[in-house]
Amino acid sequence: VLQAWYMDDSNEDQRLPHHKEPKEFVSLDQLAELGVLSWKLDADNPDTDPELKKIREERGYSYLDVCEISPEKLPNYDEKIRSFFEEHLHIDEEIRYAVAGSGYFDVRDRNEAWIRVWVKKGGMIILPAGIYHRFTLDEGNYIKALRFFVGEPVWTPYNRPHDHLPARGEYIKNFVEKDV
Ligand code: KMT
Ligand code: NI
Repeated sequence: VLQAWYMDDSNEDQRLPHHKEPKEFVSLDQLAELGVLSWKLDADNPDTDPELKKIREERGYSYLDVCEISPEKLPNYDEKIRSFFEEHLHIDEEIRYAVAGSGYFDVRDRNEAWIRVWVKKGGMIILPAGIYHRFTLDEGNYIKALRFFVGEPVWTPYNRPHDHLPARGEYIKNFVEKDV
C-alpha cells in the first residue's frame, strides 16, 4: 500500500519504478523524519472509516474532494501530468488518499536525493508545507485520490526554486536542519 525507495538518475519514462541497483528502500519512519506522514486505511469504506475520521478531526481537514487522473476524467490531462511532475512546493500540506489505482509521490530528502513513495489503494500521504516534491502516475496509469485541506483549498504549486517563501524556511528549520 505504501512503499518508498531511492530513485536512480535515469531519464527514462517517469512512470517506471526507477529503483537503484541494488534496490534501496526507505522506511515510513525515515519518511516521517522528513515530515512525510502516511497511513494504511480501509479504502473500501472511506465514508465510515473511524480512523480517517479521527485523522480529519485531529488535523482539521474540513475540506474534501475527489481527484481522478485519467485521460477521460481529467481536463487538460497531458498538461496536468506534465505540471504535476515539475518539482514544486506548496505553502500548505498536500494531503492525498488513494481509494483506487496508484501513483508515485517523489520527495527530496535532506541531501536533495529523490525518494519515490508509491501510494496504492488504501494509502494516505501527507506532504508537509514547504517540501519539494512532484507526482506521476505509475504504469497502471490511473489514480483516484481524495484530497483534503484545512479550510478553503489552495493548490498553488511554486516551482523550484522558491526558497524565499516562509513555508520553505519553516520546513528547513523543522526537518532539514533538525537532528533526528
Ligand atoms: C498534485 O498536487 O500533485 C496532485 O493533485 C496530483 C496527485 S493527486 C493523486
Ligand atoms: Ni504538489
